[in-house]
Amino acid sequence: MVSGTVMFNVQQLLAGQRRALARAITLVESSVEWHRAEAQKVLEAVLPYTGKSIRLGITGTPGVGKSTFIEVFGKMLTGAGHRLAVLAVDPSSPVNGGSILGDKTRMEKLSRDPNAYIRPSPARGHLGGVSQMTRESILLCEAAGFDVIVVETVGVGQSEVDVASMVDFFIVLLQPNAGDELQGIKKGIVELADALIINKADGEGRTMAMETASHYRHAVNLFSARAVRTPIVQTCSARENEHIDTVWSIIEGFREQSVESGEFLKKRSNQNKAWMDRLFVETLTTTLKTNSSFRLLSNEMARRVSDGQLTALGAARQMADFVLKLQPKQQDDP
Ligand SMILES: Nc1nc2c(ncn2[C@@H]2O[C@H](COP(=O)(O)OP(=O)(O)O)[C@@H](O)[C@H]2O)c(=O)[nH]1
Ligand SMILES: [Mg+2]
Repeated sequence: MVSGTVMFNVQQLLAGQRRALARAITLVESSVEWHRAEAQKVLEAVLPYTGKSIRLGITGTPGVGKSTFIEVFGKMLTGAGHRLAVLAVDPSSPVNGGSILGDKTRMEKLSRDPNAYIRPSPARGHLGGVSQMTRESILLCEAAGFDVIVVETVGVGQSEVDVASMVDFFIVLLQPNAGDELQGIKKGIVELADALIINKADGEGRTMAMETASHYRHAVNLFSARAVRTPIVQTCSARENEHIDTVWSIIEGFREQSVESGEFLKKRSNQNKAWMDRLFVETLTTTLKTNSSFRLLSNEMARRVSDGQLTALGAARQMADFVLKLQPKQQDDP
């Protein structure tokens, strides 16, 4: 049985009430332990109502036009009867002193749209933590009836790998590039991308955008020799609202095809399993850190390994044996 308060939240959430959704996401993002426990209860209760959205990842370096794109893309979708949630993943925000994603000032119309929900990046948290919060927030948005979820991230470091592993379709937003230096290709981003969208294909940038697109098509075809699938390359202009509908058609086409082939659900199920494995290791590590006898043993092992008395594998095996013999903590422990 779930407690009365949680039940209350859950019904409001399932009814699509934005305040209930905002409160639930706040619980998910909280560093207070009982908030997190409450969040888990909410998540368990809503789990049967999740999964019915298309989950999109959008990445791109600052200035490429992510906010402008999401504003136009989002308005187009809500205009067609969709409900859109935008979640931001920005592990760099504590360093930069504030989130630059989920930026409501650049998404002015969307942020006032009753069928859109924009959630800026949480102000703190390490990458793993932010990743966890975002995955859980996706589920909460789905439970609240949002059928298109956009997870936005800056194309730096690990965050795009993380976002790619929690969405159905991953878009890399690029801009026209004078040189033939292909942004992102080196970083292996093409292997993550389902679509490379070259924004700002308008005015003086139009020709260069076409050239950039053909560069990427060429590069992508070279990749396709070894890759399982080839990302689609498309130009658009968020400013002029050109080919934003084409991007949506690409996504819809992908969904239709992959649902039919079974790839859609297979990908999600693989993502869930990989995430479970990662959480298991993290949970185990955190739990063991609070166990004093394990700490003693691991210090001892570390000392013997660094003194050359014991191999790393030998030490790791002893530690694993110790873990297997541990008794679960009693429920009534203080
Ligand atoms: N010409 C042109 N400029 C754009 C387009 N989309 C965005 N911009 C401009 O690029 C700059 C950065 O846009 P923004 O959406 O804030 O990028 P973000 O940092 O990726 O979120 C702004 O000055 C926008 O007006 C576009 O399609 N064409
Ligand atoms: Mg922005």
